[in-house]
Amino acid sequence: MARANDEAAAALQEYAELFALTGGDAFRVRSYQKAAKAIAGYPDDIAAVDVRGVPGVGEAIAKKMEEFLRRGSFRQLDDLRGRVPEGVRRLTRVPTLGPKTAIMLYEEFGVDSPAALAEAISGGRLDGVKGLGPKTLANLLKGVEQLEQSGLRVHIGVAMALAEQVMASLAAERVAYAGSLRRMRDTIGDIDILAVAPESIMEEFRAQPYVAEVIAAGAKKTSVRTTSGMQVDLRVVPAESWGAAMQYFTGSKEHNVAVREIAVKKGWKLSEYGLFEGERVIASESEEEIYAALGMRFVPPPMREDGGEVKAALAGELPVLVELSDLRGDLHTHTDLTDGIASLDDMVAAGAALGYSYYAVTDHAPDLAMQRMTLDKALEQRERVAALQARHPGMRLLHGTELNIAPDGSVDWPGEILRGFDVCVASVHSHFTMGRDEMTRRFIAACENPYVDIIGHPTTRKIGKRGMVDADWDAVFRAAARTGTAMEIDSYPDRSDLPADLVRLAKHHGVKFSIDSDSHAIPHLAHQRFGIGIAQRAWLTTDDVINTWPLDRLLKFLGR
Ligand code: DGT
Ligand code: CA
Ligand code: CA
Ligand code: ZN
Repeated sequence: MARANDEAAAALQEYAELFALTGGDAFRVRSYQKAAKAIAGYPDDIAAVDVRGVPGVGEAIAKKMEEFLRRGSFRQLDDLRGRVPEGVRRLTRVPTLGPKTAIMLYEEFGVDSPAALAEAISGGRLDGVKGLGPKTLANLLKGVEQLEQSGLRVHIGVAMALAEQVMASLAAERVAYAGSLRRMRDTIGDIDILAVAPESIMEEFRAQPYVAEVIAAGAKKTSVRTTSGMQVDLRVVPAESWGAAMQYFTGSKEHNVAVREIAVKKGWKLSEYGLFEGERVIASESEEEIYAALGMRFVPPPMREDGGEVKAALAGELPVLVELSDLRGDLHTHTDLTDGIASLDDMVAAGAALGYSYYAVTDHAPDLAMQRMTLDKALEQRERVAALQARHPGMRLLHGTELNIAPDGSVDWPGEILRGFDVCVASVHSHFTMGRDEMTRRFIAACENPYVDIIGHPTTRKIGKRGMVDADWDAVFRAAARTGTAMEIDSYPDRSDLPADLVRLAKHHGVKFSIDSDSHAIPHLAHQRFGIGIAQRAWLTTDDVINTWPLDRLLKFLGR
């Protein structure tokens, strides 16, 4: 994928935020944000083509992007970075705190960081300030706590892109990422890279343009902070202990403790260098050999959380996990008819290029007012989908929609209209703070709608931005199982929704799942790898995932 696009888009997005913070015109802020989205989703590498070809990029933005491609920043961005303290920028990361309030708090009350905000609220210094009622202040305080809890962890999409960039920048005989990233956790604290390489690799690593600060430099391990703020640890390991090192540094710590105990019981020792009996090496070159020598099945990294996998591996009873290549389709995607940035034809062609047997177009429904959707537009799109079908004989096109679940659990359209769609995803897009009982009833009512097939991004969280809604998930999942409604695993990495622990709970209740990209642009189709990671962490097999099923079985599930 074109990495220059992501970096340029991130810079433009940052500029939009700073521009908003300094009181910039809201219309221009939106146009920067829109252009940033379009650049990130543009299929061609903007370093190789004229950026003016990207929708929404006019002359002024093109100039900024060209300067960015030349030197990694642009003048206006440098200016604003100099004017807004770092802490004030972090203020806007506090959930529910917008740029206008952030700059007001800084200018009038000297609040220059989330911690300073928490202090000001607790100390009563913001009591009675216009626009900041007691409920708003309580929410802000909760937001600061949320921000601190998530700490500096980033979602897996950001970490994976950085890890791939680092690996591509190093000349090594062998290189791989380990740690939480290999276990496919939805948030990542730091990136752990292992390499078989000459010692000089450390110097090369420190000199990379993405390195902002060297935290520790040694012959075996170097830690750096990158320009994005993330820490990356690079370890050079001997070729003959590659497997042992991968096993050790993939973790989790809890899994490793349990595995080491098995070694100890046999009178052996397991370290990052190998499995030993005294001085004799029993296994070290590959993880497979190590697990086999311990009498265990190979444990896929996403399962290594000490959640019963050690016992199951010893008994030879690990499930056969669902894999990316098992996916036969995508059941939640958007086009430029609503908030996607690619056309119907282009999205469908990209889906076909992935070798899918079916592909659902699920643009937003009218109750999400800003999307300006209408029934006429949906029906017109249905005709275009039907016409497009002839061009893709190997892939069944499904015309669907992403409905909005209202506070009472109802959705945008009555049954006689819903019946006309091949598939209905229904999601919560508003009223996130309803109480637990009401929210639970809301989801159950949506599940009970006979035309709702899939509950989209069920918790509605956005990692680092918005927490999960509060619901009695046991009750929701029981209703989903009873009504044959699938729960979505939304693969978009800042959503990662459902998260793995809730997937496991839902599976326990007999729920089926749909792993969907929720794509708004062509490159997003590839996010399915992250949804698969979640499914694997929850021990799912193909039987649990409706979009691994052959078309017939899927259509039967959809029941149209
Ligand atoms: P993260 O970075 O917070 O997302 O989570 P991890 O799991 O990547 O944790 P990290 O980076 O501290 O260490 C990577 C793996 O390496 C960890 O899962 C287990 C192993 N490991 C690292 N340092 C130690 C250590 O001092 N003792 C033990 N037992 N294991 C370690
Ligand atoms: Ca790590
Ligand atoms: Ca680490
Ligand atoms: Zn949605």
